[in-house]
Amino acid sequence: MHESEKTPLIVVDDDEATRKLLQRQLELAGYQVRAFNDGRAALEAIQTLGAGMVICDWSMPEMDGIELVQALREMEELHVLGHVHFILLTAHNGKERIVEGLKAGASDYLTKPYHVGELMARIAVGQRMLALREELLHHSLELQKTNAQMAVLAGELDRLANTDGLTNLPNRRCLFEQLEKSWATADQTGQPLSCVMLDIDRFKSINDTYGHATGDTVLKAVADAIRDHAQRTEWCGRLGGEEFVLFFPGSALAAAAQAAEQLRNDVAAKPVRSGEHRIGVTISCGVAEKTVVAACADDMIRNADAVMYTAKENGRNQTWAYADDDQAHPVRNGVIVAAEGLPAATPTTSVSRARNRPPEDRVESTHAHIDHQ
Ligand code: GH3
Ligand code: MG
Ligand code: MG
Repeated sequence: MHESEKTPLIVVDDDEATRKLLQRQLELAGYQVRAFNDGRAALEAIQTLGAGMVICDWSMPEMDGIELVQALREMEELHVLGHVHFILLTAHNGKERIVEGLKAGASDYLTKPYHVGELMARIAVGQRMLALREELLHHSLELQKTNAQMAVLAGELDRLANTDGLTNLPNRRCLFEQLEKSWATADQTGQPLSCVMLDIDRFKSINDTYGHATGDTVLKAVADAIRDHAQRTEWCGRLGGEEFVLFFPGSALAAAAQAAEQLRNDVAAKPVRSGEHRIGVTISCGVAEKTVVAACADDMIRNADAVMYTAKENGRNQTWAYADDDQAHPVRNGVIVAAEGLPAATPTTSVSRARNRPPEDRVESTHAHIDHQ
């Protein structure tokens, strides 16, 4: 060990001759030494100087060596002091006394008259132990730091895995995971659960007219509107492309239909600004509920998707609801309207039909057949 790396030593002995001799021998060996004639004075000094190595006599008038080492170990346990390597140096040489000293907390024990070479060797061992302890502490702190960094990274990874990069909304994976949970809770509690599927109208033509970047701006604006609404509901996210979903644990079809209409009106009322453009954006919504017709979460989404396409087929910028009668019903002024004579939106067939139909076939039609109430 390099001289400068040697731990400063604290010598405690009430006998002046022994204390001075020890100090001289240790200083000659290259140690920095501070000497005290009593345990109390040494304790105060250690509190200020910090941990290190102590070579201490047993019997002293104010505070003896045993009391001092006990006080130091208590402070160590309370984490107000680092580890002290404590060598008891005393005339008591019975085995019981040695055991008592070590049990009280001493790290090592030497009897007087001591052999200088042995004392130096034991101090060197103490130095090595302190250095190893320091190294261990350093590694453990590094490990703690690494663990904390890993926890942050794991959190970030988890967030990225569950978040849509463009809109920052929960992604499809996250949505379905949450939806399955909400479905199971609704199964247990008997509480209603409903959802809204929505799709931006004629989004392709926004891309074609203003460019893909502006299309992204529109997607983000619609996502913001959805996010604002979801504060009052529970979950929302981007399913992919220009399709989004909201679901409402605890709410039945009528409440979800009302929320969808509010959102649809808000989007329609607020054109999206992109450079010098103000782009009118509308959405079509489909609403469905966890009822007997929807046997699983996928079914409910499929039902909502089916009536969303009914909304598209009927002219877009509308909300339609998949009701208990297996029929698609328009939602007007936030209310689900009876739709006698309208074609039923059977989820499996209607969705595949709507999806497979060429775009030109899915053009706006008149609303003449909708029963306005
Ligand atoms: P409809 O009213 O029937 O929904 O018509 P639409 O044009 O909105 O639907 P369509 O499915 O024909 O087009 C959707 C377009 O959305 C096609 C695709 O290129 C575009 N799109 C999908 N994801 C993104 C995206 O992340 N950013 C942008 N800018 N466009 C996207
Ligand atoms: Mg669309
Ligand atoms: Mg779409």
